[in-house]
Amino acid sequence: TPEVLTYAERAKLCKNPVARKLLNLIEEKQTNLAFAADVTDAEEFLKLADVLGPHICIFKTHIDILKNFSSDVVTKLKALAVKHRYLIFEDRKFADIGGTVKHQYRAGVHKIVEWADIVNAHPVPGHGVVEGLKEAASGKQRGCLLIAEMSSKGNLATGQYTAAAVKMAEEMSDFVIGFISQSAVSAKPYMIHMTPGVKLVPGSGTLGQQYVTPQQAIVEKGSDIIIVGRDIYEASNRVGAAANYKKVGYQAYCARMFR
Ligand code: 5FU
Repeated sequence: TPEVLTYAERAKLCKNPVARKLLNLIEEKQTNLAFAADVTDAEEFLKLADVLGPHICIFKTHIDILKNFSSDVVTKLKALAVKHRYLIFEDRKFADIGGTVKHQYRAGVHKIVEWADIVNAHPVPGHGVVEGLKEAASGKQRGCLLIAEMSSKGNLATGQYTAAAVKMAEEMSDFVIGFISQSAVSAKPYMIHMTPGVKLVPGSGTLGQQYVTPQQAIVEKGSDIIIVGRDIYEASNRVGAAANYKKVGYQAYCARMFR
């Protein structure tokens, strides 16, 4: 089970090169922190990508919220990802038929497939959503996460839906590298679980967001990566806040591994 293998040991079991790279860099940099860069100004976005770089394994984007997007922004972001060794995850949540998501992934203004190592999809359309994305990613090293559970109050991704998401992911594990989830929904050691809705102080946020602590996500629920936005970019000392989440998140992983 994932509980008894280290990130690096699990890397060896991954078919997908992005999953391998991610698990190895988590162990090397000793960080299981993904930063949710939910700012709307491109300069601030790139500044965060640089100063937080040493503390994160993933820089998670919502590229469509940038008010001043240009292809230059993603060129610079890619260079920063190489400089600091983290992966870029565009939290696009594709949710249409395969033929449509294929275009949404590679075309339009953002050309996501050109720069994002990881994207995600809602499993609601069925296998086709993953097949469409996989076709668009052909020839590139790319990975996809399925949204098996959500953090928000009253969400519908529960029970049978979650179970079906896990089955779909396991059947397509050459391209699907894991999940957005609140717990370790798959026992397969090559599947990576990323949990949003994380804060040092748990409870309810605005507009239905719900928070758990890094310890709850990693130790109690068996997730692998914590995704933190507001609690870092709204902090007076953003680098200090990220460094702290890095430390707390990795300590939680060590506590789970060696308890
Ligand atoms: F799939 C999900 C989910 O279930 N909950 C989320 O919060 C994604 N998210 C994203 O994680 C959301 O779009 C934000 O980008 C981020 C959480 O940000 P926060 O500021 O830490 O609440």
